[in-house]
Amino acid sequence: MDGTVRPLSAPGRLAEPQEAISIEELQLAARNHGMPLEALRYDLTPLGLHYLLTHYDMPALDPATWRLSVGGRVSRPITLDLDAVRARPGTTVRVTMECAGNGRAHLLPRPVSQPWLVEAVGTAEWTGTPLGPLLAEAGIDPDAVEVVFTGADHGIERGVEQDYQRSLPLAEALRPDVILAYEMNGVPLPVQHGAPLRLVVPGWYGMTHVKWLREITVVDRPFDGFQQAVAYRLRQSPDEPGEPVTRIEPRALLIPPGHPDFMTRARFARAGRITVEGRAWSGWGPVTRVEVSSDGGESWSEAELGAETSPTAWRGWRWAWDATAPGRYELCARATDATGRTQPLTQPWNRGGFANNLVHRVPVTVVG
Ligand SMILES: Nc1nc2c(c(=O)[nH]1)N[C@H]1C(S)=C(S)[C@@H](COP(=O)(O)O)O[C@H]1N2
Ligand SMILES: [Mo]
Repeated sequence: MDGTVRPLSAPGRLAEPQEAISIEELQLAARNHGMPLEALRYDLTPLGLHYLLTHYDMPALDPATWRLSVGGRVSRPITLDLDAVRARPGTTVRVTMECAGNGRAHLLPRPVSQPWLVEAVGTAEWTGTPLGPLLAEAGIDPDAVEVVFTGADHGIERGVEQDYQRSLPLAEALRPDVILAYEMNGVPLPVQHGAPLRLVVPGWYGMTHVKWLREITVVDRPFDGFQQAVAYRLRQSPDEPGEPVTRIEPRALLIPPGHPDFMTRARFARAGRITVEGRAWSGWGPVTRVEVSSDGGESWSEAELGAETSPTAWRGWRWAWDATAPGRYELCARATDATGRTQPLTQPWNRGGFANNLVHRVPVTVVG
């Protein structure tokens, strides 16, 4: 960070208008699975159904020899083993996490990367220790501006070799609900979710929640590592610096009703009253409204909101659909949050395909 020049990297590629998903994109998709939409029925996503995204290889860390170091612009650097982390005050937060690239594969032109449809989301209860008191113990220097989190995983991205690293502004890092988590849904953190310890930053897109955490570094200038300054920026063209991707835009997803065709996943439902249900979330504030359409967004009805179980987790919603006439329909759901942010009907586009919260559409054939 001291005087280093940001590494040069090749820009991400955009697919040609008719270009199909490639074997390389399939290779990423096979490693990084989404949450099946029928799992929206659970308030807490069962382990194994939570989405997964890992840029490089999952490191195999031995909890017995693993250490976390806290250093940089602090007066008393600290090194902790896992028992020492677990011995600190504990807390549990319920958090809906979503990958910033969710929705990317629907975009035109398609940014070539992990080809998410809409299911890169999940809700978990993370147990760990708050980060703020640990930083306070280390003694934050007055000139500190950000905190850098380094994972134990290593790889190459667009020509740049790196450890997976992300930073947070100091004020965000000191929020009481930002934790170092060693448990997920009450069991020790699974390897794919960052064992033995990961960062959890409620409300922020997934890339912030650094897995396999090994180092926390307080810095006196904005971090310019690849995942901060190059990737995860909202840009229209590759040569602009772009805005950083931060909090999760509002989104509602619905549980596709009826039953699917195996190959196409086209939906078929019997005519009658159908309860359409789903979940909605936003990283900017509570979801205050969900609207549903059965005619592809021509007309909208209010869904009934379920109870809020946590300010940082999704909220259930339901709508009674009188699907008495056989025919073809298109269900849509749209969330609005307390800040007035909502979901667009035409695609918001940027080169990385980040923070895309285009309205979810599910075609359904109602049969007699
Ligand atoms: N060390 C490390 N942390 C990481 C990543 C990674 O590749 N390496 N991927 C990030 C991204 S892009 C997302 S969306 C989330 C996914 O978390 P999950 O796999 O537990 O759902 O982890 C984030 N933390
Ligand atoms: Mo992500």
